[in-house]
Amino acid sequence: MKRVFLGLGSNLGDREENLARALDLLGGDPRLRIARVSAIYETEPQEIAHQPWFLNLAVEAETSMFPMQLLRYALGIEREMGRVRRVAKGPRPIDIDILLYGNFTIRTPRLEVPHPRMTERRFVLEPLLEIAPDLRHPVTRLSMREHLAGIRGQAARRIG
Ligand code: PH2
Ligand code: MG
Ligand code: MG
Repeated sequence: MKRVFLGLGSNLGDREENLARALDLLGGDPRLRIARVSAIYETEPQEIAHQPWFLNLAVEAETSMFPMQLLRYALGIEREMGRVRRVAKGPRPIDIDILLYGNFTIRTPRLEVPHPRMTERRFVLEPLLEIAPDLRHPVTRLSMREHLAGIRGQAARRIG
């Protein structure tokens, strides 16, 4: 079993309902066990600014899936929930990203782990810090708190 961290985001439709449904679907496979789920954070859209605000959360899970299996599994849930890819980084009912897969480093055209932009995103780091305060980034060796300290702006408000 490998310990993995996933980042979930939604900014279309009933965002809270979408996150809840995605968690249900994620945990509905015997090859994945959800261990911890962060609170929900309402976050300012990054990279493409002109889109609705997101709800984001982080999940810690144990899985027997290999990375590419886990990716396929996550993309299947996105598709099942009606995600249609129009604009890269644009609005979506659900986005499920693999942030960390154990201490593995994976660099392929289809999958990069650790997620290449996670250290620059408050909407990833705040919920991660909440569920895994001792976690260190396997490449930079810095804690999530140390990465957060380098970020300016990017509104994120913990809700619920
Ligand atoms: N996801 C993106 C791009 N920008 N901004 C926020 N606040 N939350 C996201 O999940 C997000 C984003 C691409 O996946
Ligand atoms: Mg994403
Ligand atoms: Mg994604």
